[in-house]
Amino acid sequence: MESYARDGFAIFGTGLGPELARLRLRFIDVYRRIAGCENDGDIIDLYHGPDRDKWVAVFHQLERLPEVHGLAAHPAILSAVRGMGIVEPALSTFTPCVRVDMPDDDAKWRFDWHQDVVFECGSRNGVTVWFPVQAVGLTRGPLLLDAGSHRQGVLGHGDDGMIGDYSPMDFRAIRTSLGQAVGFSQFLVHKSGRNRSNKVRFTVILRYSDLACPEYQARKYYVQRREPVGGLGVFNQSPRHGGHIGDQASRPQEARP
Ligand SMILES: O=C(O)CCC(=O)C(=O)O
Repeated sequence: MESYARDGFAIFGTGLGPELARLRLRFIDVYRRIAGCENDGDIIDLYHGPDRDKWVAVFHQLERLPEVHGLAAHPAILSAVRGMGIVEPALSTFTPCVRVDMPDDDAKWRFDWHQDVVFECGSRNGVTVWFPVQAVGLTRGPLLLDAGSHRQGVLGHGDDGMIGDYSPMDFRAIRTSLGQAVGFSQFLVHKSGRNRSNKVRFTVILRYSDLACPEYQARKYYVQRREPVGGLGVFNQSPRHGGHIGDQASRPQEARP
């Protein structure tokens, strides 16, 4: 993909529109099972009501659904990431990430300007696939990015992995129709757009490394659970990179010794 090398990202069609429409219904179905929600409005009410822990419970189950994992192996996605230079794809993360971006939510759940390389530490040519599960226009929380910014290398960032003050050179707010996805270099500077609509934005995010990448091989295929071997000089930091993570108090698994 020519534009990928130039811009650090590419919007591509997957042909998976009907599957994604079914996946969105499946997500709502899990909200129905756990919390009795029938539609986006009910999910929004649940989020703002006294039973938010149920919302959080569903949130944690969505990325565990087999349908979500199936997307990671779908030929259309694998073919696209190969077109972006990945020869032998392997997921850089243990599981896909599912974001559930609520209308006009607290800014703390959105990512500020950052580069995925700081978090994932996968192969240098690693690609993130940002896969919205419905059309995303300018009001539904589009992906915001700085085209061409992947050529700057790793930028300075805080302990939270965010760049802080950043002036994009070529700012883009990415609109996607159902079935389109965005593949981007893990060096691309990007951030979350705010969901200003009255509907939920579901997004599946898949991150791929390349087992055929010599640089990754030289680092002994580092994954975050081990100390870095060699590295690009940024891999001693690995803040959490999971999107909306729900309320800390509702995540007892993190309090375990
Ligand atoms: O979906 C979003 O709002 C942004 C996600 C993101 O920046 C990421 O996962 O790296």
